[in-house]
Amino acid sequence: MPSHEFLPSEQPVQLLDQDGRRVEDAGRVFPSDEAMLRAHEELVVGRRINEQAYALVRQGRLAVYPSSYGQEACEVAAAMVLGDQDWLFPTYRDVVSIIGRGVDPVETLTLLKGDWHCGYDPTEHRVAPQTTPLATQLIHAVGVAHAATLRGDDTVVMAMCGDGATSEGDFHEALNFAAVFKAPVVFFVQNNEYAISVPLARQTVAPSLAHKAVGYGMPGERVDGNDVAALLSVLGDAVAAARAGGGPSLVEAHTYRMQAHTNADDATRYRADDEVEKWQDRDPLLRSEAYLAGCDLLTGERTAEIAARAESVATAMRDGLMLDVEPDPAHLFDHVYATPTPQLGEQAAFLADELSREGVS
Ligand SMILES: Cc1ncc(C[n+]2csc(CCOP(=O)(O)OP(=O)(O)O)c2C)c(N)n1
Repeated sequence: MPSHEFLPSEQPVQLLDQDGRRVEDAGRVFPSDEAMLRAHEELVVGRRINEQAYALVRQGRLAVYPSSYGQEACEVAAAMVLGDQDWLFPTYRDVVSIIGRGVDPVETLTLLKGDWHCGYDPTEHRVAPQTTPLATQLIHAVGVAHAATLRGDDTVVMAMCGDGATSEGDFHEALNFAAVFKAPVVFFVQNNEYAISVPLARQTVAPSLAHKAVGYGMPGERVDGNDVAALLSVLGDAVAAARAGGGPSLVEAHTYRMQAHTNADDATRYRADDEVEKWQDRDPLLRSEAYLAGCDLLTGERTAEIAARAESVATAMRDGLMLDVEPDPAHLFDHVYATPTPQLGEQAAFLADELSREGVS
């Protein structure tokens, strides 16, 4: 394949404009009405999850929440394009994607409450634990994808990361290995313009993050990250190509983090209000709603059903996360290795001794 065929499109792929009107793109298939309705429902639920989690942080019920408010189209589409046999490797910001894969919201947020390891069983819904070290999950994702190839499974892996993570060594190692071994991975970069306070311009001078794929010998594509139709189409194609043996690809979504990096961050110190306001007009939720309303696909009844489901998810989050937890320090040592090492046993005994001497049983 000549290398120019790996190059991303000049402009990010868009199938819905800012006002929810269809944009024709000869090379892309527009999602079905059913998929658009489902995506809209997931967007509404995702927004509600972000709002509720933020409120729980303010009530001291979650230690921290890296919100994906404004990025919900990326979150929803990443989960929707995967099949049951596939794996999702999320970052700390991808709570809505994880819940989209079927993981219980309370279990998903258990880690951010400060309790019990990753909070869920990764094998149940094929969702890896959320990682805080940037880009480390990309290497794990490639390992799982390569293992699937060796076993002859048709598993595809969605490996998520942010724009800042593309500067990490692990990002480059993961892409190179995946390309050389034709691993069935979709590297999905949510470019939300900032790595905490560092703007994209200080992260790279490449024409786009998707261009980075070309250097490794895999296709790169850019997509409007607030257009759920375009995301479903582009990510869907990338997953299909990987499943068909085409190897890895990189998709860069252009989106924006509307809220602070986490509750511990003051975003007003490094970005201007008018920049944030500009992105409000590109809200993914308003866009899908305008599209569906414009083609009479969204009935009042369906809107009410969606709102009720979003509310019941929020209620379950409040009920489950309001409970006080008392983590057992001994659980720190569980699940570190499948077979615990003698050193780990010594450390566990050391901790147990310390705790008993301090009167903590
Ligand atoms: C290996 C590593 N280096 C530094 C950090 C500190 N850190 C936490 S979040 C963050 C910014 C990440 O930005 P990005 O990858 O764009 O993701 P976003 O938070 O915007 O979703 C940094 C530098 C870290 N967690 N891990």
